[in-house]
Amino acid sequence: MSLAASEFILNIDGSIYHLNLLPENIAETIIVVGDPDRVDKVTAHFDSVDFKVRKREFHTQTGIYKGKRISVISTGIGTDNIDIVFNELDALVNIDFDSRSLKDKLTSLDIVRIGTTGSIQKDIPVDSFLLSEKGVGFDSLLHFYDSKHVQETELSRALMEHLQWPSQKSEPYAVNCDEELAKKLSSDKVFKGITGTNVGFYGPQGRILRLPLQDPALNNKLESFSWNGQKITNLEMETSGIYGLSKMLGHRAVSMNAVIANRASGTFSKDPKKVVEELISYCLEKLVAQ
Ligand code: R1P
Repeated sequence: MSLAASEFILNIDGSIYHLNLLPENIAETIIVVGDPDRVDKVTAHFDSVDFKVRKREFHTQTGIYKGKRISVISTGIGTDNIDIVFNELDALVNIDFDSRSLKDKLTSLDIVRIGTTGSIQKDIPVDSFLLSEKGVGFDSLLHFYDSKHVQETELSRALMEHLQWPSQKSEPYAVNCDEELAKKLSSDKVFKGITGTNVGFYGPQGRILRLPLQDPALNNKLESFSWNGQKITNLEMETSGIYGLSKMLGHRAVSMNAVIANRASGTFSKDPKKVVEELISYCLEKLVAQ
């Protein structure tokens, strides 16, 4: 079936609508970052970079790191952008741009998020690394897809009960990381836990500057929740969408976080650039390790 021009949108030069990429522009290993300026920070480690393009918040570079071809793409902030980036990335490898139809043989990408986060557990200090074993989405992205088969529904049910989740907010959903890729990115330097993905940075993550919250106790309740011995460790804004779309589309994803804030102790890293730079080096080395 050929996809209509309004659904699978290509630019005049044949590149995909938002990312501005042609299929040959990307590698099968992808690093996604939130900040478009972080793309240069990652590729500064590369032996060579052979492709660069930038449109809106989507900045892509492809090159070689220690013999491995890797693309680095910025998503901007939020799971609404993750919807765009992951659908278009999948289209780049799994849709034939000439016939505008699905390829017979599908490609699975390895995708690593290198992002920043705030820990909600006292014992996960600023400047540490954290791997998201699960993403719990307080955004509603996955509910727009036929996605029940990738969701950990028992976890979300228990969480809603624990949080006394009000019906006017969209139900949280939970999705696992890719276990094999997570193993590759793990070490004793890395904390692990359940990551909460929020629809905003302030109210949705329990920050009060001037506006009162519907539930001021939300972060305390998140902190005390536990599921089969796992805790909700941190809050950020992309992981649930990354895990949900990757699982549905058949890609392997893991979210790696540089902890720059600790919400429980009210502290913020004195040098957030340093821990992000360290996490970049760590992830690149792990990706090329045999
Ligand atoms: C908020 O400041 C942003 O930082 C975190 C959040 O997920 C959100 O995107 O990640 P990045 O540093 O990767 O953007």
